[in-house]
Amino acid sequence: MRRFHRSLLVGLVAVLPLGACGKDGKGDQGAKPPPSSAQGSVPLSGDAPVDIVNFEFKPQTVTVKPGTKVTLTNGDTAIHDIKDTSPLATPVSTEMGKGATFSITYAQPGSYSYICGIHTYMKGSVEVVP
Ligand SMILES: [Cu+2]
Repeated sequence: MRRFHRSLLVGLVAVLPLGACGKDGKGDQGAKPPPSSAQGSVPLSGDAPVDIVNFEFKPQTVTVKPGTKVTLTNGDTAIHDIKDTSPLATPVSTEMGKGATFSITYAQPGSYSYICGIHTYMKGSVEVVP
């Protein structure tokens, strides 16, 4: 008789945790935050502005549709220029003072990079997606 009671008790205890295990957060793990609405993450069409501020291109990467004209505007008092380091090899801009602009139109999908030819650590890129 004692044996029977004991195994019954063990059986009950074993069942309880199983029943409580209903929600096993599958799908919670590895969930990535949604793409931010930060500038540059959404394809643009038409004209895409890029500002030069404090020796940085902002946004540093722009994602655009083919045919988009990317216009860079120098917001610094320092002189910058735009040197296209992509296969497009657009001729280097003139030295741009504050408020000066320079545009490159990107016709074909691909990844394109440019730098400031004066401050070569200043890098920007344009992602052209169909
Ligand atoms: Cu510069």
